[in-house]
Amino acid sequence: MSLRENPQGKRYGKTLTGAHFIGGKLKGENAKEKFQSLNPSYLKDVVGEFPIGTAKDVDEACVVARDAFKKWRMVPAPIRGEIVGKIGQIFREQKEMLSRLITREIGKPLRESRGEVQEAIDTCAFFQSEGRRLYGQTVPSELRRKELETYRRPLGVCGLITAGNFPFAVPSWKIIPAILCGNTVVWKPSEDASTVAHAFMNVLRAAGLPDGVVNMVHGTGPVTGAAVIDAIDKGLIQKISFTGSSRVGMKIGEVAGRNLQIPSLELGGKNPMIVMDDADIDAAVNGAVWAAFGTAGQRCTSLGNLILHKKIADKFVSSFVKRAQALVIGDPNLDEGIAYGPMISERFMKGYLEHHKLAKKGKNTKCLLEGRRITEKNAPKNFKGDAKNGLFVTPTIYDGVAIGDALAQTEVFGPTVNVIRVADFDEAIAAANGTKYGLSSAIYTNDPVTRLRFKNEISAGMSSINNSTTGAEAHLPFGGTGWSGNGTRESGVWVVDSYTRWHAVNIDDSGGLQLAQIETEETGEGKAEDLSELVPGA
Ligand code: UN1
Repeated sequence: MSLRENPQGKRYGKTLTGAHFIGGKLKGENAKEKFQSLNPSYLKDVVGEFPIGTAKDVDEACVVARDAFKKWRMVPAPIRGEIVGKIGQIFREQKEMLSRLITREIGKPLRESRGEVQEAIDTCAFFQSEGRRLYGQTVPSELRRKELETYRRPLGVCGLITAGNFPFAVPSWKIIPAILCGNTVVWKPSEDASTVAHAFMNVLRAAGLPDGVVNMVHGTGPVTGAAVIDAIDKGLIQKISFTGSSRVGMKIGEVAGRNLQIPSLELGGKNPMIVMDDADIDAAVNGAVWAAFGTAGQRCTSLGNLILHKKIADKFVSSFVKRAQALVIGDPNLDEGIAYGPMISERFMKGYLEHHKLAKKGKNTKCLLEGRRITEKNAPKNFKGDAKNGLFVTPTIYDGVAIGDALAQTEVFGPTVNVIRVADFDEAIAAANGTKYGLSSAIYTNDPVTRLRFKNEISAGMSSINNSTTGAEAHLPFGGTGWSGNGTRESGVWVVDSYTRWHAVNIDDSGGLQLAQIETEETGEGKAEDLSELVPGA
């Protein structure tokens, strides 16, 4: 690993020459196939350069992780928790540097990057103490001189594949509980955030995590990600956890399924927000602006379908459009006050620009704001970035969308939202449940009955009432239904089930052989008076 001068992006920092990290050693620095991670606010700034991991690299990392597992699983859980605590402490010490690096590499506003590092710190705080719980149970036996117990056992080598939009928090959701539970890891971070991944790994090293417990192989999805998935078939991986598209998630589900493994899949979303006629409209507009355009709409939890009660729809839309037009877009490295920064990569930007094609299929679709790439010529007045060298886009709002339209059904990463107008709550909830996805959801209402109905009838892994579609916390279960996931959850106590298996143990101290069901004592029969005359006719 070395840091090089970066004349093109001097004001942002040096360029990292990165490498894989396998068994405590940097590998692949001189690999032939390399890729660059660019600053999306200023593409001439090369943040890092990394080898593209091959199947050979991935397999080697798995074998190292398999060997490390033998020792790591025997380290007492409270001691593993201490190391997790140290990781959290170093995250805290380095919070500002890490946040600025996230902002440089993926273009998130600094306050959001700080929030993201905080989410990783919170995750460590939670799992440090989980190392002192990780409870099993004592269970009564039906036989007299027998004891029953349960233990959580680690699974083995975990293959973790993470996305670029939350390059720090989401890896922590996987890596921290995986190692706390006694597993070892092969991590393939997003190629859009490899320098952030390097910095994450650097902290694990500084905290004294033994070599081989977490191994990292850089690369692209089609080459390196695919090699991690293939490692399941090769018997090198016992658990896979993936955050990314539903399409890739389904493929992973098939491979894991034929190997009788339960993968953890955190996939796409087309998250709905309902605004009822009794809602506080200002609060709802605020929530919708953040949910739709915050992080340039590149969260799994971003708002996709905005479902408005027809009585308030006109008023809402006019205020929402004004707010969207006034958003300050720009380079988050140079200005802390911007609302959102660039698209994370060319790939995301292309998908965003192409999504307008979907609108043509809608019968009554009206484009209120047509999001475009910001150029030197068309830049909005309050734009604060380098249009020529950055991946900036303006927001999109479509009105008159029906839930069956392609626009409403297709996940798009980017600052775009569809307005769907409805007559009552029944129509609203049908629209909210009308996609194949079910990650997050929200409603604005002050009516307790509507609130109750929403809680009971919405089909989603997460729901907000009078708040935006975002808002996961480190100790709440995160995950979705339908195309948003396979029912596994990240974070809090729930994720422990994804990184352990239950082991039931029975101990016989009778000196003989006691047989459950067969030698279980009979309970015998009793006698009782007939009391029916106390209430004749009953
Ligand atoms: C994601 O987009 O993958 O609730 C994670 C939120 C964040 C986490 C999002 N705390 O939006």
